Amino acid sequence: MIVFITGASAGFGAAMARTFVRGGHRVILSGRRAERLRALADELGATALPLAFDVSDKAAIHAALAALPADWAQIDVLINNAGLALGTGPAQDAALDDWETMIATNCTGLVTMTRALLPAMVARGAGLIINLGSIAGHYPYPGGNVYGATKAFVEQFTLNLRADLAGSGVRATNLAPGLCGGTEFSNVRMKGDDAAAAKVYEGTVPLTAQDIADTAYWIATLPPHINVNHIELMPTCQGFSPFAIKRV
Ligand code: NDP
Ligand code: 8X3
Repeated sequence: MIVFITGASAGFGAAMARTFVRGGHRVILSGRRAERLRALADELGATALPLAFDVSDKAAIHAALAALPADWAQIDVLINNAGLALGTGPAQDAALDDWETMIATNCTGLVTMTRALLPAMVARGAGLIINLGSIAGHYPYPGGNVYGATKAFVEQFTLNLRADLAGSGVRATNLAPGLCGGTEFSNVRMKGDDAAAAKVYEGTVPLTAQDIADTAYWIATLPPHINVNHIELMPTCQGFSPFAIKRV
């Protein structure tokens, strides 16, 4: 299989790339940090192709896809993994720029990639799109505001893809993890405050990037008649809070 992974320069995406290559598959590694992608491609050898671009830049996506060598152009699996959260504060204090960046990356980037690669999958009658959602798209929490909303979009977009793709042979999955450590997610969310990022995982046994990569690999290697619509994972240490009631 040829697996196109967005956000392969770190975290889940890098772990997925290593996992799919170990399984004998070829991977296209995308992200903005070209040097990271080159280093990973050097590690993985001829079965990996680095392709640096920003998913929030529609022209850059189309230019990168048009430049794919012919023997890399038939994508079997698209993993829309590139994404980020910015900020943890309440909506009334959030920076509008942060909200726009999350929407441009987590929603617009994801649908642009999907729209670009989907027609060829449908024409071939085979293919799989795995979208990275989150528990933040299923349950509200303070400070989750636009990040959670982008992941709710991912959930519904994926299910609506399923509605349109019924009978086409093309599959779609929303892979929605909870607390997951060992990636740059919280460092990005805390805008470089690495101490605050580390605190998120203090005293926990979180999911790992490898757990998510193994799940993506499992989904992608199921027999073609099985579609995982959505799958939500949490570490055992994570649970639910009761509804908040502010009393006077
Ligand atoms: P990381 O921050 O470790 O990795 C994010 C990846 O996305 C990087 O490779 C980054 O590459 C890429 N990326 C970000 N913005 C862009 C952009 N504009 N264009 C192209 N690539 C971009 O995070 P994770 O691996 O933890 O997260 C991966 C996905 O999983 C995200 O969608 C996240 O929302 C989701 N998720 C994460 C959870 C967690 O707890 N870690 C839990 C649930 C979901 P570069 O900077 O080089 O562009
Ligand atoms: C990341 C998980 O709980 O930090 O999507 O929003 S959470």
